[in-house]
Amino acid sequence: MPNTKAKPDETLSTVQPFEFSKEFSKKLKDLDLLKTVDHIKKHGYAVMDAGVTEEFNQKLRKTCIRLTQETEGPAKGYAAAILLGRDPIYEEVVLNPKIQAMVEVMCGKGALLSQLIASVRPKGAPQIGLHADQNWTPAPFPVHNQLLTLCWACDEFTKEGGCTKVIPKSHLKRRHPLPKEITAQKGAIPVECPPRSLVMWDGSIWHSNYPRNIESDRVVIHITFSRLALRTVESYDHLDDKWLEGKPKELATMLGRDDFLGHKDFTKGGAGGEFEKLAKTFTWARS
Ligand SMILES: O=C(O)CCC(=O)C(=O)O
Ligand SMILES: [Fe+2]
Repeated sequence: MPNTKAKPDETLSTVQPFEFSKEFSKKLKDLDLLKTVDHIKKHGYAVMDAGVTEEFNQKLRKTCIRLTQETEGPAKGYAAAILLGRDPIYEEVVLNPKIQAMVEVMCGKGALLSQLIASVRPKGAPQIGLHADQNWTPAPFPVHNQLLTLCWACDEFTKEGGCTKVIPKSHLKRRHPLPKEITAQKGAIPVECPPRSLVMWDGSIWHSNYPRNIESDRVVIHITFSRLALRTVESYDHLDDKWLEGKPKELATMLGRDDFLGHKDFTKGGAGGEFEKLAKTFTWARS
């Protein structure tokens, strides 16, 4: 039974984006994140210093490179996936207090680690195409942001070096870019910053990167968190392929076995290894 004596504002538990409690505002101030929060709110992206030593950054960079060598196939040496648990250093990455705070700002409390991958981009690496990371959310995007991606730049980010490219304020359109907008990339700018920086953006902003035109590798850790919403109430992980054998394919689909989300295999260096599944996921998600 609802508590009819409660004042209306006490029964409404939903807050607007960027509406914080006093305690959380203080935390953001203490972490010197108020300008970062303001920037991501207005422009859809922001940059902050990770607050780590050069030594830590170098150790992280080396660990990423080592793990990309464990990847099999064409991504070997270029990508490593499902990093948490593969080396203790990644616990320090995801527990970084500034990262944790920005995750709460953008995805609320209880947000989930959605993806933790490393990429190594050598000279000649081409740009990836313009996109919004909320690729499996249909437009118009909800008022509340769904995903936060942070790129930990182990190396300096310059346009020449193939840094991330963003279209500031494109998050306000709250939709995916159209093919002609993907080609035009109107208003795109490079996000340049020193090593040990975190470049981050919301799930709606249109972004890509520049081709790398300089010697040496660009090593980045891509950290994505998502809101806890839409996770299933029950887990059917125990119903394995053997249980599904010979049963209608709709059963596999409703258990999420036909889309790329929730993959467990890090041998290919990411979910991108299965392009058919990826394309199907994006198409189904927007239906
Ligand atoms: O590699 C980059 O600079 C951007 C990659 C990207 O689109 C992402 O991590 O979501
Ligand atoms: Fe992206």
